[in-house]
Amino acid sequence: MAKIIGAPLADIPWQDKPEGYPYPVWRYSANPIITRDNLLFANSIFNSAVVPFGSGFAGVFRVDLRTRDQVIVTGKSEDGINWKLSDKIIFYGYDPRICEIEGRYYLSWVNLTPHGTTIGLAVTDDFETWEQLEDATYPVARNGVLFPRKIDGEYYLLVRPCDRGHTPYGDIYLCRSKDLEYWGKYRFVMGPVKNWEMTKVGAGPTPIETDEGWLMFYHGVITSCNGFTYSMGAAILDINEPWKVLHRADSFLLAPHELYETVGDVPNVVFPCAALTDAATGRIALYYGAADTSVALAFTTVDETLKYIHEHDMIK
Ligand code: BMA
Repeated sequence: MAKIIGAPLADIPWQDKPEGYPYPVWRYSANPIITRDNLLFANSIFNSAVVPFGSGFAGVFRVDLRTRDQVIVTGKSEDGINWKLSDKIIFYGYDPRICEIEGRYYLSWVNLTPHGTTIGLAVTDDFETWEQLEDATYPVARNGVLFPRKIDGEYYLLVRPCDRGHTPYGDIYLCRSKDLEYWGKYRFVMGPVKNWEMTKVGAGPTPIETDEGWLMFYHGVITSCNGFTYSMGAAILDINEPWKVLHRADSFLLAPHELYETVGDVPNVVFPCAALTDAATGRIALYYGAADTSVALAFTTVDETLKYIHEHDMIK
């Protein structure tokens, strides 16, 4: 049995796998959990991230306003499913991730600059007051995802250098920092290999520590004659040298299929940004943006996912 290394958290959202369902990740039956109706003046609410906070959960949400400005707001929930969003804009930009490191909550997001997007960083203790740190990268980069603990005394950040458009320039790198201010020692982690991810790949939720290495869920993009399709894959990274990919599934674990994933402002997108885990049972609840329109929830266990990665391992 594979194990999550972390805290037990009995109250994360959960539904058992439907009888006879053949795949390792299954959807919440009442998806989507957050729609544009959760906030006045929202055109859409999608790629968003959550963490355990207090006796419940807190989150950072990507909202595209009715002006189509891209902003980030916070939200709170007792059960991880029903969310109360704040209408206060904390930052401009998109695709937020949130990561607890040593008791503080770090936001990484796609920050907007006149020269292109960078990885913005900010920290909070209460989800009310935020201290913005230096941007972690130069423009242009997206999909900045922090590791939940220091490795050999340094903070680690996954990042996807890119250009200003939606062009096929999309490999995952990582860098590290002693102080969350100066980042360096860039290492290539992985690029597209299989057809379903051929255009680009980008890290998703905060990596999950397991007894086999870091479990990294990521998105992969294929370009068809009808545009992009975003799906979710998974890989295991070395625990001490996480730029080394030990195992990687050759096929996606979740791809657009339901109507709320295939129809929306940008059709055919599942874009994972967060995972809640329960180390006691190995349960994982995954939060993903659906069709750039709403937030949805899916479930797996560390055992199911690692078994799938090993059975479909492209790294022999
Ligand atoms: C990416 C980002 C995501 C979005 C995706 C599909 O480049 O902008 O926020 O979900 O495209 O539109």
